[in-house]
Amino acid sequence: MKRSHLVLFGLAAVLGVAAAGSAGCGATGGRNVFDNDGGSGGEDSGGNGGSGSSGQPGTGGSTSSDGVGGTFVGSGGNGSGGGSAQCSNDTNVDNDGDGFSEAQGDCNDCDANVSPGSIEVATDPNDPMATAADEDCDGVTDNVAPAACDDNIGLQDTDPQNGARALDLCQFITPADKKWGVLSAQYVRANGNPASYTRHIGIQSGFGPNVNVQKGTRMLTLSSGYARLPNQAGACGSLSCSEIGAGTPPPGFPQDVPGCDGDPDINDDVGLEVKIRSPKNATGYKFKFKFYSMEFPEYVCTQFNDQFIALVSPEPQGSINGNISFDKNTNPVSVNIAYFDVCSYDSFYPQFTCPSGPGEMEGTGFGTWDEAGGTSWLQTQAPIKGGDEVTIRWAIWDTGDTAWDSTVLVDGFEWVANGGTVVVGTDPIEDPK
Ligand SMILES: [Ca+2]
Ligand SMILES: [Ca+2]
Ligand SMILES: [Ca+2]
Ligand SMILES: [Ca+2]
Repeated sequence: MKRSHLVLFGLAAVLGVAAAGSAGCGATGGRNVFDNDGGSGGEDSGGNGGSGSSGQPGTGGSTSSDGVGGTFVGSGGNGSGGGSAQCSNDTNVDNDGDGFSEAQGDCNDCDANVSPGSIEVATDPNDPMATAADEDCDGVTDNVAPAACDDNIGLQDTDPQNGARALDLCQFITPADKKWGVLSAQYVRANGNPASYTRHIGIQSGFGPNVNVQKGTRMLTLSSGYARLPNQAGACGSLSCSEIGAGTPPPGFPQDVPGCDGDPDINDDVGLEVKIRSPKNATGYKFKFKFYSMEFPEYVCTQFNDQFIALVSPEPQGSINGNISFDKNTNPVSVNIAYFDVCSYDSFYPQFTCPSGPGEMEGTGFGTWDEAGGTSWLQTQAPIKGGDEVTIRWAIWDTGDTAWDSTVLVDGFEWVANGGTVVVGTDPIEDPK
């Protein structure tokens, strides 16, 4: 939905209520309402007309418009445009079905994308039709949620809620709350069983001198080795470390890559799982990640290829067994994914051209403890319905054995709100920080 629709509906609602208040239950016409809005009528829908109620025919605005803007003349009719059809004046009725009546805080009961269950959306400065709106009904327009909440989380912090915060999931709720947010967070094995805290988990404020956090000041780091940099206590110090051991993969995993040997065994598997409720006006969500592996280049396309998944339940349309992070050829995130372009050119492996060079491995252990490689910063997006509750499990594992470790950085979770259709997909970030 475009912002301009929101604003028009909002105006109609506010003025409609005001008119009803002064005129009792009599319907009032559209002209006075929309005359106030010189210029912004026009191409948008005709709003909700007058405030007909109590069975009286409304004489509100039609649903057509001339596109000129300015004076929007109500064209009568038999009340079909009147408020009673969609937005009655009964403040105890949830007319738009978003879970909130006006008495419960819905500041626009004509628009299911506006209520305390929605997320505030910043006005698009590049959209000339955009006008600031108060999507979350807290009385303030454009007060978008804090960008981040992850300052001062320690590297070895063991609280999974802080793992979610490192991912920039900042609003926590209980099931009884009617808002969006994180319902629960826990560190898990790949199959969803609880995992005790180990060095396979870390909260990093950077990954070497050339890789920055993408949102806030921290990011979640999961590793089939140790999620520690060479200069940090507890670092692995070699290409292979293991504190976890054999695991059980989720159904359908490890995902085989066509033309490469597969292996059903996983090890050193660890993940963060959150249960979240989406904002009422959400159509999707997205997050950023960056994957490294010691397997490059000698074990590319072998049975040892470690994987990272973002497993969503219930499975969204377009996922692969619930996983939403994979490339255009449906390859899972592993040393075989497209975008695996951070590496040093090695003349023994001329097929790997390493277009991004080795700089983003500097100071990470990858490329020094063993020849290695990684992906660029990538972003995955997926659809969600407003108000839905889903679990997302970000997990990584060693495939085939516990050796030649892999690490993933995950950061910058964001909702896509008022944003139209979202299709599952993963792409490089154009301009990473
Ligand atoms: Ca409502
Ligand atoms: Ca607001
Ligand atoms: Ca390992
Ligand atoms: Ca491995």
